[in-house]
Amino acid sequence: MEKYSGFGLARHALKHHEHWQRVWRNPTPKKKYDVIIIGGGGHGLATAYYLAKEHGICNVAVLEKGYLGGGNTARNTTIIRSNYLWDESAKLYEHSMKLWEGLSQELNYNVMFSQRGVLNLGHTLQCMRDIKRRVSANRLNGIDGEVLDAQQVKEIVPMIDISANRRYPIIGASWQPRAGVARHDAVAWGYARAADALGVDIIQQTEVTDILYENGVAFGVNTKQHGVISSDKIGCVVAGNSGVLAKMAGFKLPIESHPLQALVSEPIKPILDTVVMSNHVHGYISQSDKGDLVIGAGIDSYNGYGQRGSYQSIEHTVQAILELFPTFSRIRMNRQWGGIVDTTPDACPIISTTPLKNLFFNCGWGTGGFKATPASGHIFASTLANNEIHDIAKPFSLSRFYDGSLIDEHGAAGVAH
Ligand code: FAD
Ligand code: PYC
Repeated sequence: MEKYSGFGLARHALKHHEHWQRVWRNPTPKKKYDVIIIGGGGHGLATAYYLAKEHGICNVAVLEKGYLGGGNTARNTTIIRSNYLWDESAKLYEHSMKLWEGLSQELNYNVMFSQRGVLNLGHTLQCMRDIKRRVSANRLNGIDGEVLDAQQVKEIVPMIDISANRRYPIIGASWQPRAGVARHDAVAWGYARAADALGVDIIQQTEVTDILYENGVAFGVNTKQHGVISSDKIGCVVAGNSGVLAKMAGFKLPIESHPLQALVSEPIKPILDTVVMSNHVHGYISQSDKGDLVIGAGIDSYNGYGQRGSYQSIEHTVQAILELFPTFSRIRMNRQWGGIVDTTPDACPIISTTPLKNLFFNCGWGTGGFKATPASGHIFASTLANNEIHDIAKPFSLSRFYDGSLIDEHGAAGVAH
């Protein structure tokens, strides 16, 4: 108990204070940087970290209008998997999975990545055909996956109801054992601390209000709190606000912003040690290390920038979960919240040059970008450093919306939005 008494407690508190002072020091911005990253979510912070670590570019500012990871990064249900259907996505998300597997060691920060496996349930013959097709495609891409029948699902999740008289009986599932969850805010903090240690300026409470350009070349940003900050390169990584930032730069993105919400139950004893998702009834659930059931479902169908959702969607979400786990009906909801997700027509991200030279966008991750955080940062940093789109990112450029080479992951990737 030494830790909780007298000097022990004081030492403990001081260590934490010093630690957070270092991560959260808010440097006054310089007048000019080599690279400005707009957005201090996981993707922006990861980009800054890899710029410094892998490319030696440390004169970097991350400008965040609120606090680190206060956007979707700390609002999501943290499902991490790489079981996407199409080769382009499989490469991207498997690159991420591999980075997740070493991330706590890389950052020397416990991001609590827990490879507890993800089940994507099938409730109809057609669901099972889609599952078989996706698992086969995954295995051809070197991604782990199995097709399970209902009894095998029950062996992994004893609480689930596989009886044939359910409205949507469970016929089977895909199972990715290497998939799992992580602690979302730790991911932002881990990248922030590591980037900060390499000399990156992480500047919170700094809202970009304008992107400055002349003759088609971007050269800086205007901010509400610190005025103009110049840079040779600007990477915009603002998720649901991407359309707003694109407007500042004088172009439009094929993106819609929608609320996506989630909820947690009161904490209960360990009852669920894997992640369960169902496209068909449309809900997903896992249990956090604190004991809360972490639950989510579909986007709210209207457009919006509010970080909250409608009551109607909560009702649908809970209905979906109770279809799978009727015994959870007496558990109470503890908290509910929402984020703003940026959806594209093919449910795939945009990692791209833009109509302005020196301005790059990384966005459109929609409902599925948490799992991509390490890869997104890694390939976006390479793109910014080398002035050339990273090979994995090439299929995700804006040009696909002009030449038609879309990668349609709608509903194919085990989540129906
Ligand atoms: P964010 O974390 O949103 O960061 C963008 C930052 O930009 C914000 O902090 C914002 O304040 C800042 N910003 C915006 N405008 C400006 C400006 N003008 N100036 C300065 N800063 C600005 N993905 C999964 O893989 N698995 C899941 O289980 C999952 N579940 C989800 C559940 C919910 C409820 C939600 C909302 C999302 C979910 N996602 C999931 C999606 C995932 O959260 C996002 O795709 C991902 O976190 C996006 O990260 P980001 O760093 O790009 O965005
Ligand atoms: O992409 O796996 C996912 C996901 C789960 C919940 C929201 N997105």
